Amino acid sequence: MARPYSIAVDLGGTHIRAALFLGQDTTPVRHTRGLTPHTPDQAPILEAVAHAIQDVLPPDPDLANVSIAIGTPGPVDPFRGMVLSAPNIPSWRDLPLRDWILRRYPATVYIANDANLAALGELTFGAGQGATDIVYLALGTGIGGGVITGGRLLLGSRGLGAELGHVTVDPRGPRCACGRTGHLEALASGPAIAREARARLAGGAFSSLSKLYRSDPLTVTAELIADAARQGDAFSRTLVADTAAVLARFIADCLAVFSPQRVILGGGVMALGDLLLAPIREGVANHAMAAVYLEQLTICAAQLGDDAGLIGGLALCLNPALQPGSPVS
Ligand code: BMX
Repeated sequence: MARPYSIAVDLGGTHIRAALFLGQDTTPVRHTRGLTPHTPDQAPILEAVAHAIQDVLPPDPDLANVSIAIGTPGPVDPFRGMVLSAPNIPSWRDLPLRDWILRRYPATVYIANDANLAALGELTFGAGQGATDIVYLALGTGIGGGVITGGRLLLGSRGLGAELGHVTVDPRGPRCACGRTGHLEALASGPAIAREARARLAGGAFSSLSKLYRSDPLTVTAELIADAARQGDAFSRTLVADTAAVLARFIADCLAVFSPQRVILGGGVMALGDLLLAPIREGVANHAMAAVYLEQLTICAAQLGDDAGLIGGLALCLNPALQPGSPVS
């Protein structure tokens, strides 16, 4: 039976956030946010995670009543509760995070990839409610992925699935943050869009965006491009259309592989809203292998915003079976 209190922790490259939930209520009873220490050592980051948990512990911290779910980017082994690597934190390698947390807090502890947790949040409380087969993409600084099949996460043999952002979509494409070439993340994440804008501007392309970036192309960000696109800037709209085309082909491939009912798109890049979503829908319709993949398919925006990971932590605490191989409380 689910424990009354759930603590969700979202460990990001910039912030560590934690929230305490009571029962099934997605409005946290307590929450906290601090900076992720930028240090090559493991210890300060582990301490910061422990502090975040401490900050939100329930008033009567009987740990027998508490489950803790921690979401962290990069390859995570949810079966053993290990963080295997995190490119942003060099020492964050082969780290037995669950055991370390358990020594401090003898609760039930789950470790998960951040995007997998966000996918569970959308499935249980957001745009995926009522569905059993979902492809979730978090279009942000990176591109996180989560695939839900038959109502549970698709994890594979070691629990490392599904890093959809690291599928090669253009072998001649730009270098990805992971070091490989031409991954979806290197073409359609926020930094990838900004980098492409800067390259095109440096190549002499004209944009009314120059008003926004005060004639310095190096300061162009994905947010500025989104603003300019909303204001009708043709340069920015072309960039958005090109990004949508990459995503549409990728999503069409996902239909052939996973046969989902819903494709849910979240992350900061989705601030573009329909400017991105409409051409993605059109492109997917053009590239799907057969029309039957489009029947009963919905491609939609995520509903939980920045809280998807925390709410996904709640979802996992309430229903550990969502992540096969997780300890049963
Ligand atoms: C990267 C990868 C994914 C993660 C995604 C999230 C690392 C450190 N992370 O593709 O595991 O889910 O980023 O993106 O390898 P972000 O926007 O939250 O950084």
